[in-house]
Amino acid sequence: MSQLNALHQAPATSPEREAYYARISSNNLRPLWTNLANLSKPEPVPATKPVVWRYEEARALLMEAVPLISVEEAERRVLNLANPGLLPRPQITNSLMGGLQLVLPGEIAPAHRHTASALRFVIESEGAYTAVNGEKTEMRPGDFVITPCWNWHDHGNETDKPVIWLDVLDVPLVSLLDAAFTESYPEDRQFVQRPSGDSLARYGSGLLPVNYSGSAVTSPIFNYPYARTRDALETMRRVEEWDPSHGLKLQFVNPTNGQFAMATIGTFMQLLPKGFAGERYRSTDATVFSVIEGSGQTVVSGTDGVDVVMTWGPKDIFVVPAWSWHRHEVLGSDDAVLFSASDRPVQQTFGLWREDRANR
Ligand code: 1HN
Repeated sequence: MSQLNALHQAPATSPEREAYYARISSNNLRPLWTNLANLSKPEPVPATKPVVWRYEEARALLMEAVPLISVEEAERRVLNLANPGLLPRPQITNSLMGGLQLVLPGEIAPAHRHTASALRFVIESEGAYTAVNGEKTEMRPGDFVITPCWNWHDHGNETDKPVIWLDVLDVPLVSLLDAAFTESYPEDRQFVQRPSGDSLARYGSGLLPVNYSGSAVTSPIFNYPYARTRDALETMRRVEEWDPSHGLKLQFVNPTNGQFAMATIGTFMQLLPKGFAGERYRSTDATVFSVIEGSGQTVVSGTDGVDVVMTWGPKDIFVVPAWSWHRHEVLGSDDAVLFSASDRPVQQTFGLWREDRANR
């Protein structure tokens, strides 16, 4: 946190200057110099707060919506995870929208499409489905499911248990660019053209169809099943190569180009072994974490020097703001597995992404 140069200070005001500012404002002009110190900070000062949503509390509140609003009326029965630092915008970070979505047995969240991309990280499900671009997939806890930009999608639950997942969308980014479009499908359910599992078989087995050429912006695999991800972590752990801050951390990739699975949202899965006490780390991408297994705490150092301790257990969701020192610790007798999502691909595309590790 070196401050190499004296930073610009807002110039003092004067009656003449104020009169000038007032005069030019009717010509839709404003002085930059009164605002430059706010616009050019030496480093990010995120408004996003470190917050935990305890699943049991949020779930109970989501269930209270059931008698109040049908899925027909709501279209999507979602409670947004509203970061208190970003209100009144109901966003989880500056660039992402987060939500908990509930589909009850027998319900259908009707087909539509939008230019915002979404991911579903499945928390509770015994096989409810989502259909994306002509293919249905069953959702199981820990599955990472993608709804790419402008793909038809509908969700349904033909099981006898509620399904709940974490939604993460790039809505704030798409809105910033004024590139948001939405369209309804003529029927509740889209036409299913391919058998379930087709995409995973075709693209997710370390193989690609012969003559496949080019690269898809979003991975053609739209369900990365937890069983496979968990197996990969469990096999890799035997080598005992633990990153001091991240444990064993993998990123989900698009097999057609080796990039992140989604163009705007980076997704990760990490195993933190029992007893893990991570070293401090920070990066410029504010990160949403969803706990699959285990319990622990994440300590975020506030800019005011006060630590915020977020304790978490299975199914809880928490956020680490951008450029905030933090460390993960596993508590209790189990390993922990964390899914996470951030805007890292966007930052990396534009050469903005930075990370920093505490000196030992
Ligand atoms: C949306 O279409 C879904 O399709 C979920 O499940 C959350 C948040 C904002 C805008 C559209 C869905 C959404 C959303």
